[in-house]
Amino acid sequence: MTPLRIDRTQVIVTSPGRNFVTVRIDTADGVTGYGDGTLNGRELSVASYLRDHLAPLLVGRDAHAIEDTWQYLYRGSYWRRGPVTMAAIAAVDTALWDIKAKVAGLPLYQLLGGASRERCLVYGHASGANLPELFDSVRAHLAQGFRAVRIQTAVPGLGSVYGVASSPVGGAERYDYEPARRAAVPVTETWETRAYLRHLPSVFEAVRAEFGPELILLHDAHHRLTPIQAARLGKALEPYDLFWLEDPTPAENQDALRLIRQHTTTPIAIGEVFNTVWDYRQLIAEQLIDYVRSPATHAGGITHLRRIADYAGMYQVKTGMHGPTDISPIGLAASLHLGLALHNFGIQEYMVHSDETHAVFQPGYSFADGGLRPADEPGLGVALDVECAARNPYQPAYLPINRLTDGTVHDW
Ligand code: EZ4
Ligand code: CO
Repeated sequence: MTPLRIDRTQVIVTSPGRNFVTVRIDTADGVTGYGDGTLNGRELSVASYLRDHLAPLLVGRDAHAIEDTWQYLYRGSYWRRGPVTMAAIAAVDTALWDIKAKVAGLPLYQLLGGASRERCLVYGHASGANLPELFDSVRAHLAQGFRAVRIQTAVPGLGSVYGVASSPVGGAERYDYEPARRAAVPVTETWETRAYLRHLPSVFEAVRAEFGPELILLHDAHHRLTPIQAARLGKALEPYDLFWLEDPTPAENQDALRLIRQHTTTPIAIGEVFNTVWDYRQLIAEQLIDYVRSPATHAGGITHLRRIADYAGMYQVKTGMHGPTDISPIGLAASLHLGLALHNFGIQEYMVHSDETHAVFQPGYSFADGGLRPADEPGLGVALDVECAARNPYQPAYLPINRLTDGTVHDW
């Protein structure tokens, strides 16, 4: 077969509401592919990795040789793994899959084995400063057709807390919480774990009492707990039948998950900050978790995420791909094509992107019956308005820093 020569690789950094890093690959005969490599708060590192180190290697290579290119970039760098490297490889890998599917004239999921279901079940982000606001947020999601919601609330005595929208439904701010703030330095938030642990079970009790047993509920502890605190929280939440408790502890220490597992049957999801299958090895083989959180964007693209998912599937662990608004619609589309095809798809996170973001990235995926279906056109099915992207240049923005009430830096 004649090779499909890569002619040009461009890196597009744009900030329509928030920063995104996109790679565009063009073949000599005019096929264009897009990939997402956005790494929230470290976007320019990925852009440099792509522009300075990967783009020159790609010119002249065969765009069809996806596996070979993946291995060439991963093994060829000598310095393996890490969020910047794996996001850059992800962007290239996704763009090559987009090209291959366009050449084949098929939506990408067809090349990954075809659809295993009609659509991918998604969960939205419900939040509130108090119970009435939280209930309004849940109702707004139900009215839109969501069947699953993540529940995050303010904690009495603490100020702004991860995952809670800055204004209620109908307020001036977008309801879903977008943590990146445009400034040269991060903002600081204050945290107290004991107050959170005292408060959260009462929130879930109230939500279950209000909305009944059917609604799928999730929660993100965002790496803030010690193993024994996480074990206690998992146990306290058991009566409310959570779909999962996410990121209970910082996952560098994989043994922590064994301790949690010994104490609670609340399902555990982990891995949005992981970037390779190696980060999951012990957690999956010892069956310490129930869902893997990696999206295509941060885990080496479709090629490597498929490897993670297949390994997880051997142990009845399902996918729960990260889908915040700091992954671009291109990245979300990549996750959706793979999710639709995978046997062990679990659920997909879905924070709807802002109108500003959609002015640059125009995705063809569609939401119905509480789920997303990727576009049925050839490729990934996301268009990019280059001129609109250029009108929205990069702006420094960082995730917040967390400090305990005595000033000690804590996990955010
Ligand atoms: O804080 O994507 O489950 N979702 C999350 C996200 C992350 C952001 C970090 O960039 O934890 O909201
Ligand atoms: Co999370």
